[in-house]
Amino acid sequence: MGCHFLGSAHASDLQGADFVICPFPYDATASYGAGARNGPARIIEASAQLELFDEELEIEPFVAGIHSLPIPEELPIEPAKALALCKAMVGSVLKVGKIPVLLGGDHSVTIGAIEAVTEALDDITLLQLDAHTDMRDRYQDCHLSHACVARRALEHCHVVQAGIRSTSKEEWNFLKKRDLVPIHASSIRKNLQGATEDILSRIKTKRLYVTIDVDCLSPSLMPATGTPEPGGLDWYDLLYILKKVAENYQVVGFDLVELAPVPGIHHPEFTCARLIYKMMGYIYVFRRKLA
Ligand SMILES: [Mn+2]
Repeated sequence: MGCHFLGSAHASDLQGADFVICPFPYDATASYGAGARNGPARIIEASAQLELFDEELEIEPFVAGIHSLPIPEELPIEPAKALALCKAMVGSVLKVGKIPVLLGGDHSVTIGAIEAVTEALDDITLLQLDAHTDMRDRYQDCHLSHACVARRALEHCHVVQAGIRSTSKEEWNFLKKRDLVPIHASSIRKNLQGATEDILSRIKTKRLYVTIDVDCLSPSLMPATGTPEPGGLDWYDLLYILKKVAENYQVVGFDLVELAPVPGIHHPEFTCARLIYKMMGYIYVFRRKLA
């Protein structure tokens, strides 16, 4: 089994890469339907089947250079220890001026990533595409849970949320009080352009880190995830948002989390691989114009 995104024939060394795949198969904080630990390996496997050409951009995004770090074989169960390793992995990529592409794992891995990003760079917003607000201060007695990601991120940077369709009363009240009411999935489905402009207008910084929880997508597209919610984004909704974001802001890193592969159903991991490759293409095409 190859461990390079797109397969070893299209792998770049670290020096020649714009993008560095950071697989982090950690899912000890998942509340229900664990299995996200298998996400990175399945996505990397599926990526070997991707067409290299992006017909929308009319380029082969792999020319940007994609380097893949090895999949860690064993990770500590304790969240603080695991997320410190994740932070170190992402931080090492930022340090050499590359764009980390973190593959979860459950959503808690984003806490490690955003800590690394905000330590390395200033003027950061986290754009969270997710069905859930993940704004709890603690969950199941853990402050580093997948359900607390956005709350922890708020301690480091601005947070903009879109695709949301599930939250708790406490989280909703907290968001309202902070004037952070998220962009609902139904708003995106009703008026994609208007909702996207809303997303863009809320980003007040030059730089952006994007976290994609795969459950932002409709469960019909993405059944392989721990906490699926009805409704959600269509494939083209998500691509449109990501393209506009890459066109207008400097994306310094992104992650894709919460894929929990289901044996015998292959399209979710292929969808994830394609999504990652699309996002790389958008960033590659627009980053020189933004520089
Ligand atoms: Mn979610």
